Formats: sequence, structure tokens, C-alpha cells
Amino acid sequence: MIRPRRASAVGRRAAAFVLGWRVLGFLALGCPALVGCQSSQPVQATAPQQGEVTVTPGPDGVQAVEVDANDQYRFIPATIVVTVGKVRITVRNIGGTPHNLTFRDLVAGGPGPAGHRVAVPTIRGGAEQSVDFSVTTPGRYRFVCTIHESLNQTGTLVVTR
Ligand SMILES: [Cu+2]
Repeated sequence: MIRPRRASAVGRRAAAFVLGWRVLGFLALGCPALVGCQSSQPVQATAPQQGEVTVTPGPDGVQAVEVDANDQYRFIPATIVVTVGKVRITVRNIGGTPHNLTFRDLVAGGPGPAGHRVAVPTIRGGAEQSVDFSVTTPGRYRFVCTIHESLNQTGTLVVTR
């Protein structure tokens, strides 16, 4: 007579376990949808960074690269590899949300903690704008969209010798 009681206890535990996972599943699936309803924050905020390009200089010696900014709050490509010298980054806003591209630690004339940051100012959807600058110090320079940095709209300029 003990076996049926054990079996039912296991059954209750299993039922509680399944119910627990159903609750977790509801929370996991329900929360992003609720957040999406309450604000313009995207569900795609955890999308991976995409793309890497190695830029070669044009006839004018400028290493020109186009970077798309999209409605998934990403820069594509997110990694840009150049050598020391002249660089031109053209941001194309291919979505409808305004974006900018701002370097945190790269000022006009080279790297540094203060001064005029190298940046493409905020542009509307469908617009494009370039910034020209020179880099003299190899390193990794992070850039962000200051509007959507918390959504991980970031990228890296890798400068080699
Ligand atoms: Cu942005």
C-alpha cells in the first residue's frame, strides 16, 4: 500500500515542476512583449554584432568605409579594421530611427580623453553623412550611437600599423 502513495507524491512533484516551468516560460516570453508595448525599446536588443571589414586606401589615400545603422540598433559592419592614416566613415541610416556614430576616446587629431570627439552627428532615417579624421596611434577605438548605447549599438575601429 506504500507504493501508490509514493507514486502520487512523485506525480504531485512532477506536476509542480511542470507548472513552475510553465510560469517561467510565460515570464520569459511575456516580458519582452510587455516591454515592447510600453516603450520603443526593441526586442532585438540582444542581437549579435555583425560584420568585419578591412579597409584599403583609395587613390586619395583615404580609407573610406560605409557603415549601415539600422532599426535593430546595430552598426553593420560593427568592426572596421584600418591602418594608421586617413579614415572616412560614412554612416547610412537604413532604418527609420535616428542614429549617430560617436567615438568615446578618439578626438579630432588623434586619441585622447577630451576635446572634439570624432563623430557623425545624429541623422534621420534614410540620410547619410561622413566624418573624416586621421588616426596615428594603433589600438582599438570603440564607437557608439549615443542614443542607443544601452541597447548595445556599438562598434570598434581597429587601427593597426
Ligand atoms: Cu542609434
